[in-house]
Amino acid sequence: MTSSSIPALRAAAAATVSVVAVGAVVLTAHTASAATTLGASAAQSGRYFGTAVAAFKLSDATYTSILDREFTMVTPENEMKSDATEPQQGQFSYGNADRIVNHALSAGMRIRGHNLAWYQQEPGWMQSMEGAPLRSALLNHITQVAGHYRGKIYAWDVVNEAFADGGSGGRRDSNLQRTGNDWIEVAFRTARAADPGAKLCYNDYNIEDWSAAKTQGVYRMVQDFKSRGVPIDCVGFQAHFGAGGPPGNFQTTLSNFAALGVDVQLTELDIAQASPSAYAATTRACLNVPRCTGITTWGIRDSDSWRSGENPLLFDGNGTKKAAYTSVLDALNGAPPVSTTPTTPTTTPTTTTSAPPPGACSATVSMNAWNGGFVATVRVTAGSADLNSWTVTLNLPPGASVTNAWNVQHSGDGWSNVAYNGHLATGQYTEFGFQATGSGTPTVVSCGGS
Ligand code: 9MR
Repeated sequence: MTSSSIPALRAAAAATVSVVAVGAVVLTAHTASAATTLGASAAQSGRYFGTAVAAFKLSDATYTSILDREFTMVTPENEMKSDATEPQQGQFSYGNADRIVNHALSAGMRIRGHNLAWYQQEPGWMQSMEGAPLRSALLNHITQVAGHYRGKIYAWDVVNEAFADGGSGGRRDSNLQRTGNDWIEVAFRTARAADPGAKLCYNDYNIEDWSAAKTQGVYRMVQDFKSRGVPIDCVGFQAHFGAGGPPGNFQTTLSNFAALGVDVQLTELDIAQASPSAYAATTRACLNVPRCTGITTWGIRDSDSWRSGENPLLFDGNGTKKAAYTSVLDALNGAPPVSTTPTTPTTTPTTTTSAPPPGACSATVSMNAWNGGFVATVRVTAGSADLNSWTVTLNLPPGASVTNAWNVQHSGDGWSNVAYNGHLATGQYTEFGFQATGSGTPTVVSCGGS
């Protein structure tokens, strides 16, 4: 992938000048480092900015132009839920989900799969099942759907909304829960086997307040899973907020979960009336937590929202940026320039290192490999001088073929910065990644910069 195929970058480059009525070309007020789209500004600190997408809206030109310009992660709003993907038992239907996946991948965006197991939007046949037959049907569903999208999904919401509201801190009753309390961990293990390259997340609402019983219940589950080696990589905080925005301790919640060894993300953000200060506070809570890897709003325009009467999103019904948009963009541009977040390997990582020439850079490769493919994450660290650009030369394993790459442009063996991640102060790092078919580990030949 080249930088020109990344929409957020094209837009960022195009937006650095504007033509006024008299024909003069003037520079905007943005500084060289202030990106002008949500995706590009989030990428400056190694994060993504995403949105929920509905397949039937992809024919709406206003919708897709905002989508392609602003966002770097896509969550299908309804199209990957079990009633959509397995409407009859054993008969899978991927048309609408595929439309979203194909649009996102061809525009250089990544995908959050939503979801593999949820007590709501079960197809009719699943709603009427219980016990062992339901357990087996659920696991087959996970294997089939995660297998269909294997290699294309950044993160799966493996299990959605399994905890009870109110003060119990326990599980929500459902036919899935009644198959046995271990259903969640079995779902995660099954998803890992079906798509070893995807991060596996638990996703829920009303778990943003650290003092809430529901938050504590989910925290204890994640703590237990990590202590027993259940494969969980991330927790999604839906962040459907009222007009006041996030609870004051939201950042504490994010930090405490991250300290368990998982990434955290804001997965369905919307705020009643979209107060700019509430949006800014929410954004900063994520930016202040190194393992908060991205933010997704639950729709693009107010008219796209499931709570459209509350005008909770960043664009109005005409697709015009609201004040909340600017507050989020400014908060993202105020983040430290480079993330200090280590990525979470989903399998045992292997690492190769090159010695940095003085003043240039070093590069390390972390691998998440499965039978027949891998995702490589390459960390580029500036040496003894600040860099404005860098190029890493990699040797790919024989027969390996790159299918997708992000935060980088590449040609042959050379992998170079894109517009937003070339500048690295001494000792700072940035990361890019790519997915490939084949096996083996890429090796770093050199890292050069200027
Ligand atoms: O936005 C979704 C809406 O179009 C659906 O009708 C609804 C069905 O339950 O689901 C909405 O999305 C939900 C998401 O999947 C899970 N968290 C809560 C979201 C808002 O209800």
